[in-house]
Amino acid sequence: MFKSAFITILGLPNAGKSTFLNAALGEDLVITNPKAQTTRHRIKGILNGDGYQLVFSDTPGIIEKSAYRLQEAMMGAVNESLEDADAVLLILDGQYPKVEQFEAYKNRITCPLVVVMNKADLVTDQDQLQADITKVKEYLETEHVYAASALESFNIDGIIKTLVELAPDHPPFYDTESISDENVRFLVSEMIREQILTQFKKEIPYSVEVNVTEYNEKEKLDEIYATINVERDSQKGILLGRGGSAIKSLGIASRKRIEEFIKKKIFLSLTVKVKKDWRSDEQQLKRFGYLKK
Ligand SMILES: Nc1nc2c(ncn2[C@@H]2O[C@H](COP(=O)(O)OP(=O)(O)OP(=O)(O)O)[C@@H](O)[C@H]2O)c(=O)[nH]1
Ligand SMILES: [Mg+2]
Repeated sequence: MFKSAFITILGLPNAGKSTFLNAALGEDLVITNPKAQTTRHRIKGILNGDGYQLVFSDTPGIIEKSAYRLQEAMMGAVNESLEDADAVLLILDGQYPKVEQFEAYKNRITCPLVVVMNKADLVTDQDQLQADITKVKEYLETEHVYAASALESFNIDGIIKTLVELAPDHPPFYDTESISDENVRFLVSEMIREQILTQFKKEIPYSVEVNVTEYNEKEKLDEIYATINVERDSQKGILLGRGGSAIKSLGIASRKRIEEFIKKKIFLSLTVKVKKDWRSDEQQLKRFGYLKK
């Protein structure tokens, strides 16, 4: 019998949720970054194997207090993803598991819970890690707690095997050839945002929203037009850089990342626009797809 499951990836910011998803898929589908709060939406990634389909949902890292409306919407995406989960994959940082922070989720998660003690490659005290695994098993009342490294693809296969064993008998939910149900425009806008996270400091990455406004598929070279929305004029200046130098290097890095993913050459045009305080603006958040219309 074929096995299929919806698996919600849950965890604190920066624990390695998105890196884990990419490692499981064997492809850089979702964006990752050392800065916290990289992921802003629920993003599905589909792993098709022999006799099974696991539909992972990557989610934004859990924050206790939202500072602006966008963060509230991000936490809404986390809660929504928990509702239809067949299993929850909780990613903890193996160096500092902080399992107590999941107290509130203990009663809410009624499906099987699998816990990853991630970043095991950075853990120096193996005895401590074993003690933490025992503690997490007791605290969250699950026998499925495993040390792994998403970055170095250590123990990912073992965790996938466990998830498949826990999956219900069910035909596939999605086409067994696809890796995601997200459209390419969205994935491309994320890849541009990933380069912004890498190239810009402080509040800039948190103040941008990237939209692909036009995507023309051509035989040899896809044409992509994207708008980078910022909250203030001063941020626009920083993104452009002196004589347009910053946006130019952003364009080059983004183009490379996108070409690697879609395996095709592209032409990329970036425009910067000011959408004043969009992160707190209900209408803008709806337009950008963070809130339901
Ligand atoms: N050394 C090491 N680094 C890792 C591992 N997994 C993830 N990282 C790094 O940790 C950082 C955060 O990874 P992400 O996958 O973006 O984390 P996330 O949990 O998705 O973060 P948010 O989307 O912000 O909630 C990145 O710099 C990753 O390269 C790991 O197993 N070992
Ligand atoms: Mg993430």
